Amino acid sequence: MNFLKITAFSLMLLALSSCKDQPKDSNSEQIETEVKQLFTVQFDADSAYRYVQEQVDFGPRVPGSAAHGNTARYLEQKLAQFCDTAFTQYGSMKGSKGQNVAIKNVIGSFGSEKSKRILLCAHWDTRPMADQDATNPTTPADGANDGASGVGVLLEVARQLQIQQPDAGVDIIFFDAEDMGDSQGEATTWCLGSQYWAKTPHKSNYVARFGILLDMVGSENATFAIEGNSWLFAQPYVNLVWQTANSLGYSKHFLYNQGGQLIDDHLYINKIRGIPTLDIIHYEPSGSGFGDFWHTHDDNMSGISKSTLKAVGETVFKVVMDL
Ligand code: AHN
Ligand code: ZN
Repeated sequence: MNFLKITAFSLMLLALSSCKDQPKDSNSEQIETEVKQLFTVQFDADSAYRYVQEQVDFGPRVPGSAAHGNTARYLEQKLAQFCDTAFTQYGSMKGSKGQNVAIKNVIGSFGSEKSKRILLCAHWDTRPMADQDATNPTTPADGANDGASGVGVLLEVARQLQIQQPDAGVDIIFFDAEDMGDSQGEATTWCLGSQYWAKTPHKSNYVARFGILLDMVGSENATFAIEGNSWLFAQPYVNLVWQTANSLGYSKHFLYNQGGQLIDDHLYINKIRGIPTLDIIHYEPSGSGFGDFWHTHDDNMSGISKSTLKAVGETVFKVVMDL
């Protein structure tokens, strides 16, 4: 044990003493690789849970509401605290009834100048009505899982990235207005914030090696089947993420079942920006769709599991650190 520690430490010293600007020989590259493996997969599920709770405490984040505006400020402030840079991208899109929808996409970046990049994203808005609810389908749910869970996981990932400093550049985007879609209407009535960003990225000609979208990643015993558009556009990265999850012991969540082919924020990143992006999204292995909580008032904090947040957060964090 001690010998291992000493070896690790000398490797680190060796790597530190090699000047960054000098051309690398294969030996120093090998050392760098070995040193890189030494990071510890850290993810504090209590912290992630708290970030979910803090969003829910604002009230449903329905676009245009006071809770929505307050949450936008909170998210920008959290990303500013953890990332190298953070800002809110403002835009406008047409909603399903032809109305103007103000868009606030909140974006934080690590290592903005680096060319090797990964994009991590989740939507932060709440659907205006819990229209799958049997008793009260007109008011919004808390959106603890649908919205807040993915954002909570990524805020904790951001906090850990600040501590452990990834080799790759990282962009974290919280998309607005994903969930105002018309189930009977056009596909483009969903995912307004990501469509806006895909057409108007925060940096012109923005590219990343690949992207990961988190959506509804908080349920107890959540299952993530392989979503159809992720397989179509980002197959090698689906394999990478699912293998990483398995290596960490999370195969009960990351199933090799086929999921549905879904309209979600990653679709427009794939189609419009051409960045291969996959969706880690709750989907029942029976093929019945999302969980029973979906778009009902059962989507509240009582359905949020720290252990699921941890499984997803550790997986995403390791994928980023291994890049
Ligand atoms: C549709 O229902 C068309 N897509 C699922 C995307 C979604 C809604 N994710 C969360 N809420
Ligand atoms: Zn939804």
